[in-house]
Amino acid sequence: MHQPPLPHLASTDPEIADLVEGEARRQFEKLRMIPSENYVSTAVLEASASVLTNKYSEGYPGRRYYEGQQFIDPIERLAIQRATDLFGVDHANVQPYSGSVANLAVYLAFLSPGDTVMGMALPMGGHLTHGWSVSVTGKWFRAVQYGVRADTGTVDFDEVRDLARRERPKVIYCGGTAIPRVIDFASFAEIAREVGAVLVADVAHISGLIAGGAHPSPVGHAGVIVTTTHKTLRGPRGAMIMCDSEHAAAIDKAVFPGLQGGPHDHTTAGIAVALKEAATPEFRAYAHQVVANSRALAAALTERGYSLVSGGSDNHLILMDLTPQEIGGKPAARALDRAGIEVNYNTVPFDTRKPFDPSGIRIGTPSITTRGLAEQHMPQVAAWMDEAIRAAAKDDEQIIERVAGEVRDLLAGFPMPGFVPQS
Ligand code: DSN
Repeated sequence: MHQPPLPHLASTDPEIADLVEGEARRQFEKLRMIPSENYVSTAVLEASASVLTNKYSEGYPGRRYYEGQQFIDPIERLAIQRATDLFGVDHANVQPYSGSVANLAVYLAFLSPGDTVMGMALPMGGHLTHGWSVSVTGKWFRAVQYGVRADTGTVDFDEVRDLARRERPKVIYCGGTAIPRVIDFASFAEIAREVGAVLVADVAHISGLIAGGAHPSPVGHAGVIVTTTHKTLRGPRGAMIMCDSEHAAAIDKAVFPGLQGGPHDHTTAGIAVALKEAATPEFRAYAHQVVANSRALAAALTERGYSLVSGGSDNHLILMDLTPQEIGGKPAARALDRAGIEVNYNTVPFDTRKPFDPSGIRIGTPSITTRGLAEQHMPQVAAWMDEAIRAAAKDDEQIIERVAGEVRDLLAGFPMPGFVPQS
């Protein structure tokens, strides 16, 4: 049963209530291994689903365009204070609706259409909004893109430096969506300084690891730090922009009134709760366990003959190239899903296949670590993945069904915030 329970929803709209219950059970029964997803706490769920959704509050605490902010202002101030304390930054804007909007605010703050931005190419592990051609950031700005080396699967800083010297970007992005290794913020900062660019660290995937001390921090290197709040940080779906005080006014003006109207106050409250949770010793242990699990799973998959981009993982994410297995990422991901293991198909660097039917899958440990799985479970997870991928290659649904049952049996012993199984 969903936790908190949904009796009013069930009586007003049983169709939607059934679908929400179904999704809660699905999340309980599956090894959720999409690296950008997680389980929020029941406290975050309660804050996010509260009456705060009824309120408008355009502006910032103490400077609003609507009355009745007696409770909203302190909520947003708490979220800001907790973000600045947790990450050790001068300023935080907690209003962006999503990571993409947060990145657009960065463009609005520092660039004019046609100006040059440099970021990691999407198929190399970057993000759409770091200047990829189909995104507004690649259409309205002059984007130059760096990648990874074919032999190491990691960023080549000589290439980044040469490109920056040649193209003189105003903004350089580091970070992305499929980077399995530690990001060297200091090297990016040195290059940005040399060419006079603003360095923006998009730490959406790893902000929880940074908060928990399991990944180096970009603070002191990047003048602007963008993150979503719902990945390793384990908050509701939203985003934050953190920055040095010199950039604070430009960032705030870009978010509101530049791009957005009223902030989503229920989300702000959920973010505040998640930030409080992220400051606890339990969360620090969680962040380190995410990395330990990812390393253990990478080792177990390598032992089974799988090819991992960069040869392993230092964070929460593994990018697996299935070319040697002669199966595409999409059929593999579909088979894994049927086997109770949820990953997403993904391009790998220098992929010869199309993005909608790429060679790889992207695997992450944030959610299964929230459930309580640890290193000792990773060889079994790797064995199930191996079985499901092999079964997919020879169309053996029986094996896939058996694995799904075994996954369900294991997970029955690991509680999920947001769902209580009924006996
Ligand atoms: N959708 C996010 C991810 O899965 O990494 C990036 O926007």
